[in-house]
Amino acid sequence: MEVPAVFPVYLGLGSNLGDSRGRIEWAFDRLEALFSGGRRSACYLTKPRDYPDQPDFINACFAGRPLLPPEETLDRLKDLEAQAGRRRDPRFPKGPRTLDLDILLWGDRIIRTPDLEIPHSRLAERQFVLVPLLELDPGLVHPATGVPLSQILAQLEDQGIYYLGF
Ligand code: PH2
Ligand code: MG
Ligand code: MG
Repeated sequence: MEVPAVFPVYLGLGSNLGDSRGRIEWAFDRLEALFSGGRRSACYLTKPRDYPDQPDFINACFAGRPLLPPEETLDRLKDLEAQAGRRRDPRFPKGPRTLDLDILLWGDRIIRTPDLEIPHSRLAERQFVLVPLLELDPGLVHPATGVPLSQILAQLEDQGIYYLGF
């Protein structure tokens, strides 16, 4: 059996259907049981990316030490998405969702399998990911390139992000 990693894992949380703020809180509480030493970012109201014609999102990030290997953690995250009422519409893969839980970083590991892409492939393009992520740890670097995430964020155009708080 794979020994669980001891370095921090970072997750992105998103919701733009129903009581999004309540769902993010609900998810944070569940994540505390899946990781040790969990830390939460503030919540942000963000303009939709990819498909503009959908409601604004609430986004946040979470950091913690994993208790399970990546594949099993992913299964638990999918269970939480399903419990939160997520129904996947194959015609609209980046459309509205009650809860989206993405693994962004797993320490400095690079994992590319059909099910897992770590670091998250669009991490470096998205203000709604980088802002809450850097709030948790301002010194993070991209594991594949070594470039500071703060430098990547500074080069992005404003995509519409509004701080809501905790
Ligand atoms: N997630 C998407 C597509 N677009 N836009 C924002 N603002 N926040 C998201 O979490 C988001 C998105 C697909 O995962
Ligand atoms: Mg996802
Ligand atoms: Mg996502």
